[in-house]
Amino acid sequence: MSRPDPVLPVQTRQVRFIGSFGDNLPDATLPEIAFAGRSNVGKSSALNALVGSRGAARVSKTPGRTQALNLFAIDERVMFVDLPGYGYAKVPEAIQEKWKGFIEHYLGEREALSLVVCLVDGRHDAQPLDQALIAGLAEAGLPLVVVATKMDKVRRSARGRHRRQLAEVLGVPKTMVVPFSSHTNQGVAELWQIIDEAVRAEP
Ligand SMILES: Nc1nc2c(ncn2[C@@H]2O[C@H](COP(=O)(O)OP(=O)(O)OP(=O)(O)O)[C@@H](O)[C@H]2O)c(=O)[nH]1
Ligand SMILES: [Mg+2]
Repeated sequence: MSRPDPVLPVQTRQVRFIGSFGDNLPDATLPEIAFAGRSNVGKSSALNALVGSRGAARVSKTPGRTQALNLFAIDERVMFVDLPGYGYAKVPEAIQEKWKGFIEHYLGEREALSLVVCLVDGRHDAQPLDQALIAGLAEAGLPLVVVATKMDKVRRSARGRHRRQLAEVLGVPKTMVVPFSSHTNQGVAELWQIIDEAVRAEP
């Protein structure tokens, strides 16, 4: 095994937890960035890496931990929305259906939505549920970026290939896939640039 990647420094951001919601979301006060992806892919961890604080969003070894939409105001400038993960087999189907309803309703209706950050596991091929989400967002014309998580677990020499393959299977340009690790902060700066652009583009 080669030397581990260095941990990159990140700017600490102010985080204000707004609350957990189902279908009773408060009116939007800031442009919103949603984090979507399979259960356990690393959504909450990515959110923590972006704000430079481990404890902002709850991380768990148990998939299916984030059970509602969690809203966090970042620097009172942008709202991060941590969506419940999809596709975890051990979550009863009725609950999965309920989450799916929350997620679809949110993605379909929320006017303040400025960008959907779609997280996929950078170690593996994209899954049918990932493909479905990304195809659906593209079809709806929603701005999206794909974040390939857990890249610290991929050999350095294989990272380029993983990124290319993910882009191919998901049908997006390679530049739309950001290699990311919440352990080393790889991709944090690049993702912030994309978020800032999306917020600026907000009418
Ligand atoms: N090696 C590595 N592990 C990670 C990374 N990001 C997350 N993990 C681990 O993956 C597991 C799940 O992380 P979470 O951030 O809770 O995942 P989530 O997508 O929010 O999960 P749900 O809320 O259940 O949908 C935890 O054990 C994390 O420590 C990463 O970049 N690298
Ligand atoms: Mg989570």
